[in-house]
Amino acid sequence: MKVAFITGVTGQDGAYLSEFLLKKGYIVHGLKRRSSQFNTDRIDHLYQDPHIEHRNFFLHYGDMTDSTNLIRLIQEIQPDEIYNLAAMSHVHVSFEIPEYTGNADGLGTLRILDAVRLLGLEKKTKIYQASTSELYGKVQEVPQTENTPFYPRSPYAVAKMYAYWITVNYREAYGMFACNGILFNHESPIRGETFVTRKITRAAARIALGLQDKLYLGNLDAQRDWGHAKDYVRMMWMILQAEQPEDWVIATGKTTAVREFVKMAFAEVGIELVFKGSGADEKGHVAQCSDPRFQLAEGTEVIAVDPKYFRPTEVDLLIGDASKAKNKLGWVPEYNLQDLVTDMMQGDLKLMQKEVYLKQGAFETKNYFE
Ligand code: NDP
Ligand code: GDR
Repeated sequence: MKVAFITGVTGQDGAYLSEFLLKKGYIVHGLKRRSSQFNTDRIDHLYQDPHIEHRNFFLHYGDMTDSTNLIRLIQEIQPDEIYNLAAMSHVHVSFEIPEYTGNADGLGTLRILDAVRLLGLEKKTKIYQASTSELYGKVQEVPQTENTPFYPRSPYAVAKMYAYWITVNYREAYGMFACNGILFNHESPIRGETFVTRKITRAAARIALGLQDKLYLGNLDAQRDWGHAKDYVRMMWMILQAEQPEDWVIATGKTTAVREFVKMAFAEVGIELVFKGSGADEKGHVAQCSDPRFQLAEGTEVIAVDPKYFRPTEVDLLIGDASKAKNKLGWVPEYNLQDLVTDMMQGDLKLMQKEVYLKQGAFETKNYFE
């Protein structure tokens, strides 16, 4: 049985990857942070009672900023594969906490690589590093490939650039099987609520169900290459099964503006939106609502722009070329953008139905305006 160690196991990708590897017969160890409340929502269905025999899913406390903890865990676990997914992953927030982001996302990657080296596991343990299309930043070339130059545009992207190169360096210096997956945006019904897609699908469901009036967004012109996280975690595993350690772009090859994503999400609840104005003055109104379950009056303003969501430096356009992964590893994504939007909207409609019941019972419901 192969043994995997996943940092960032409580995140979107960590949860899907754990599920995927367990189905493949792996023993999975995950790193989770101590928190004052339970923080394992996304992996609760995989949790095993620590008192039963023959477990194959284990959680360990730790942090990417704590070298001794990482060294000890890797020594105990002796993993065949490490998937380094842990990161402060929010681009906008990285402008608020740049030093911490550099420590966790940049130096954190070094800590993992160096732990493997210090423990003499260079020839045993393969390492996947969660690199990102944010490395491309200011557009140098479209579509972006493994050979496109980097121009990071946020403290997050700069930290990830260090992580990218230290992974390449340890591969070249110590012969380690260490690879970067340069993944473009990937989303799902369990995407963090403050990333734009999930913020939109949550709000579309809440607005349709009468739980919220309006959704405030930032730059509606930004274009992203959005795929489904389930397709992308499969590729993380494929990267570590390749013959040679290399770096790989994973993307759909199609790009869509945030504004279009908004329209697609609202269309799932029968709401056709029209946008008027531009920049900070742009607004989205209901043109018509065809779904009798969610009647919203024509003309209602449901989208507004709040400049507080604009970033000091923005990444305007991302579109990836995953030809190498498709040709050499045979990766074929199963979801297109429409499938993704439908999956996310169904998830959020179901989730928000719970809030409707709470509200009917006069219980407080949560507002999500971030
Ligand atoms: P999430 O934000 O959903 O998950 C991040 C995970 O990292 C969480 O488990 C979080 O723990 C953990 N984490 C954060 N800081 C630390 C720390 N200091 N020590 C230990 N754990 C920490 O991200 P995703 O699942 O979406 O992404 C996974 C990785 O892939 C990230 O590195 C991200 O930067 C990268 N990436 C993501 C893309 C995407 O579109 N999703 C695209 C390209 C790259 P907690 O739950 O406690 O917060
Ligand atoms: P991104 O994802 O920055 O690409 O990073 P995010 O969903 O946060 O933003 C995408 C684009 O949407 C614009 N936008 C808004 N974004 C947020 N979060 N909230 C808003 O209200 C809003 N309005 C408009 C943004 O300006 C941006 O252009 C994600 C993360 O998962 C990273 O960890 C990962 O590396 C990259 O994807 C690839």
